[in-house]
Amino acid sequence: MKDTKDIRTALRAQHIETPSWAFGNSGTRFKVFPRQGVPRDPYEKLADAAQVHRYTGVAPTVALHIPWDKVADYADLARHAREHGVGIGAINSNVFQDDDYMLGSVTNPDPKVRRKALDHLLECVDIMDATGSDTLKLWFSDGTNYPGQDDIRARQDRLAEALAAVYDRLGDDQRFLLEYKLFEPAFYVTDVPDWGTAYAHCLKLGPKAQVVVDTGHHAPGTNIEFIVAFLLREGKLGGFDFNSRFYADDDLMVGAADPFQLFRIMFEVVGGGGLGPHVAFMLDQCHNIEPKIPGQIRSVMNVQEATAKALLVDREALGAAQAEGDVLGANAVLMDAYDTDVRPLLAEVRGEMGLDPNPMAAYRRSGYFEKIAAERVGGTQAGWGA
Ligand code: PSV
Ligand code: MN
Repeated sequence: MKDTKDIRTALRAQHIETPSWAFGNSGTRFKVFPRQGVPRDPYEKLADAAQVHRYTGVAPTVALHIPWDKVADYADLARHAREHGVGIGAINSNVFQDDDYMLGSVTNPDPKVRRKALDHLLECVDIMDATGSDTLKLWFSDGTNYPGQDDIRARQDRLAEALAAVYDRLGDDQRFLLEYKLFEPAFYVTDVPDWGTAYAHCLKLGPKAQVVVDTGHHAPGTNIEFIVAFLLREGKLGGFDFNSRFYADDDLMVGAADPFQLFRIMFEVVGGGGLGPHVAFMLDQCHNIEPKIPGQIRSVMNVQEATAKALLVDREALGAAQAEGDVLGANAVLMDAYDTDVRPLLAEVRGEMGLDPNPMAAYRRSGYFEKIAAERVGGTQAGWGA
């Protein structure tokens, strides 16, 4: 049996960031089902996120989405987070929900709208300063629906101009992550549709601009692990928005639809030296039909399991098989690790961290859900978009 000391050390140090919006109500354009005990404000969202950390021990930061998490005093929100044992993670900008953004935000043909969008992005950096966050996440819904609707090159110029202005505003210890998405809401041209576009813009700007890989933002069949390996090699992988999908940007629990893909991604992360604080492992998910806190706990555990399997790969044996051109042997080394039941190993790791070996059961026993369901009566429940 392999000595797992180093693996356990790496698993104890893992850091998975939860998104504030996962705790609010969410749904599809057909229906949002309200749930009992859902937070009414960002303070309650952070309290719920703290539960995920409490039982998993590896989710110590929470991403905010502005203006969904707009508060009067961000330093106070950060203090509240600390009191609950968590910190503020990435600040996610939102330039996709105002009427003004119908034809785009930073790539809009109207300079007034572009200015408004840029001001929001700069405000997000102010919020980073106030909360101590070091990461800004940029996703643009910008694009066009019809050929000829706008000039593709001019939109790239406008994008580059906005990104440069944000880059210049970043402090020495801050960075932005540029997120790409194949399509939706734009259907013809999306201004940042793929990793190549995001990479090219980031490369031009410098080391404080990196690419974030949202696992749901690719065409079916895309080899995401190749993208991960490439970006890591170039020092341009800033982080992940983890989720899983069957069809498009489904935002399901990471590792639920395709645990093997998650393993393959984590295998490249481990091999490329990406398992550390310089790569942000964030969840970007919505729990439309499942309870939210357990949904997040399950997701964190799925990432842990994929990571444990990736760490278990016998790299020496793999390298030897690869060098010999032993195709089946090399594949078998990888599959041996994937086929290992890592749940006992993770239970041991949790024991070492002073946690219950079964986070889901521990949360259920805690009575937290019954408490919030009883207490959070009245007010307006938070939802995707609020
Ligand atoms: C866009 O689909 C996205 O992945 C971006 O990260 C947004 O900020 C997030 O979803 C909103 O849920
Ligand atoms: Mn995302």
